[in-house]
Amino acid sequence: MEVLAKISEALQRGDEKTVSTLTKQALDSQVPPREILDNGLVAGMDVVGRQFAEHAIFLPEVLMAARAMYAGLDLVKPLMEGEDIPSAGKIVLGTVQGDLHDIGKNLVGIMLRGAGMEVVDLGKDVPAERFVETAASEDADLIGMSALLTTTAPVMQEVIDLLRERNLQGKIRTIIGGAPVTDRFAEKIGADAYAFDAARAVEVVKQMVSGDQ
Ligand code: B1M
Repeated sequence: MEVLAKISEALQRGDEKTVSTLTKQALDSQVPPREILDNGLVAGMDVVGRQFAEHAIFLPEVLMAARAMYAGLDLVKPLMEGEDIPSAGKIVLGTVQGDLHDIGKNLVGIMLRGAGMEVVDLGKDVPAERFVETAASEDADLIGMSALLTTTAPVMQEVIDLLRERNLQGKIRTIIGGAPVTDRFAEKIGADAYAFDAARAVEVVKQMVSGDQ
């Protein structure tokens, strides 16, 4: 089996050590870093994303795969710094103010990075102003907000109101998610999109950035 398929398989198993060894082996054999990224690491993460969406695997497996992905990424990324890597788009991501739950948000960030998005992760407990200021200064396509508490979900509305006040609505679009958030809530507060889970977030963001949604 060729080394890229082996990298993809090891990543799907969450085998961090083997991903690292095989990535080094591929680099030593002059496989271009970009090819290792696209056809080994990202290909493996795509499978993991699909399996997670279908409930064939669960959070611990996804987190292990993510760690394995970083083991490979850490090796190829420095070699790609001079390369002109086309970004699939830029998103400013965070958990809203008052909310300290960040596991789901981190998962969304990992999967988006795996799909080639540039992710500016503001962490948790992020005030509305910071989302909007950062998205404007970073010239981001999207703001992604996560909330796990019914008491913090309304902060998402503040972000959307601020975008409207600053004439940025439409230019910077919004996607929201988290346990208390629904499609209906997204519609009510004027968010551009909602995603039930991380795999769906990747699909929706890809469609939004490519102009299909
Ligand atoms: Co808290 N907590 N917690 N908690 N906690 C919940 C959310 C709760 C439902 C538990 C319960 O009562 N059954 C409840 C909320 C009730 C409510 O508001 N309706 C709750 C509570 C009450 C609290 C405290 C108030 C408890 C207290 O102190 N009395 C407190 C609040 C602290 C605060 O935030 N200010 C608190 C604290 C904590 C911990 C710190 C201990 C810890 C968080 C650790 C951390 O995140 N670093 C914690 C945890 C772990 C949970 C539960 C058990 C698990 C959450 C989780 O990580 N799930 C949770 C119960 C539950 O959900 N079953 C609970 C796994 C994660 C992968 O899923 O985050 O849903 P999730 O993300 C999913 C999707 O929602 C979606 O994709 C993700 C992956 O598929 N998604 C997005 C998420 N963000 C998205 C963004 C997108 C798109 C999709 O686009 C941008």
